[in-house]
Amino acid sequence: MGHFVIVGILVIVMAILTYMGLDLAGVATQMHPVEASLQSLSIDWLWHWQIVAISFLFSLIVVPMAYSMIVFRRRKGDTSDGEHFEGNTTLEIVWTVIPLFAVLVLAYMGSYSLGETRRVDPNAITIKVKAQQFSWTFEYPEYGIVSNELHLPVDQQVVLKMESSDVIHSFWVPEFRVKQDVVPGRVTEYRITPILVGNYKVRCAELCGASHAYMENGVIVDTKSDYDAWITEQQAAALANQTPEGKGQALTVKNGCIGCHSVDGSKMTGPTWFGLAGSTVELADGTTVVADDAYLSESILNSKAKEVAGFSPTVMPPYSLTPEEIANIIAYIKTLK
Ligand code: HEC
Ligand SMILES: [Cu+2]
Repeated sequence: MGHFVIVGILVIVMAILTYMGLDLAGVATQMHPVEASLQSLSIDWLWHWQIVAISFLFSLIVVPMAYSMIVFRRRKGDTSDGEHFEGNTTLEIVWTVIPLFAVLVLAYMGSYSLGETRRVDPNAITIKVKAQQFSWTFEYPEYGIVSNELHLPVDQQVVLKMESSDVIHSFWVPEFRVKQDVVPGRVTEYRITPILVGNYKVRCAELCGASHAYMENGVIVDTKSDYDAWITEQQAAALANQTPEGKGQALTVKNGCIGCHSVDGSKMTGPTWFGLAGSTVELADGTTVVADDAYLSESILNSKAKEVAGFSPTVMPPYSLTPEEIANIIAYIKTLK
């Protein structure tokens, strides 16, 4: 009996030390980004108890093993065999009942956390999300707004209805904890209740192509009044955008062009549009061409027609755009100088 008492005490001491060590290393809590959503609370709660369970189970295995190796080691001159024994009903019952109970507790904790994460608020607002190589687009159907930044009002559940126009992407804001795949041909739902005003980022968490690492857009949790102000501002901008240039810019956001083309001269997967209109473009075959309307329109409809030096013609997907839409995009590209 004495051994059991000693081992029991050692297991508890070791479990506490292991937990303290993990906590010190930042694994228990500090490693996480801030908790910016209601859903993150129950997920972090589960995580915390998991660290506790890990600390205890680690000690439960390592301490008796080390204790036996040291205390019951073979003494000098002892050549006898180990004691032979067969069956122990009490032990069998104990090691069946305890794990059964543990698994039930774990199942309860898991379903509780899942239930909290998925809790539906009937007053949730709906925002449509479109994922495309390599950017996110957010549409507010109630207000007729399309934006490449996701603005959310604090303390209000939103449900994102997400679609992909090409491959599988994954919507992940670490501060919200919850992650959801976006699969072509399907609408996936993502519910979140932001609780902390701040600027975050949505990152694509599913390797989706060459510029996957750059597939990130701003996520801004606003106070209710800032959110309303943003909506009003966007609606006004949408009205002002009725010009061809404005419509063209909206089209480049909506079709995800700006996931590959920068408008400020920086290099991305595709050539920048800054100063493109009217410039002389070097082609892969060594010739040059002046970027007039005809060239731009041809490049948009079929980027493979003329290959720009230094870029791969295979990455730009084909688009079906009306002649008017093309003209609007070209009008917009012309403003970039
Ligand atoms: C997946 C990345 C990607 C997307 C999305 C994309 N492009 Fe491109 N685009 C490229 C690449 C790469 C090139 C250069 C290679 C080539 O000429 O085919 C290019 C070339 C172009 C050119 C010629 C540029 C030059 O410097 O001569 C134009 C204009 C253009 N794209 C417009 C668009 C428009 C408009 C959209 C959206 C409707 C779009 N692109 C979407 C990657 C992309
Ligand atoms: Cu992606």
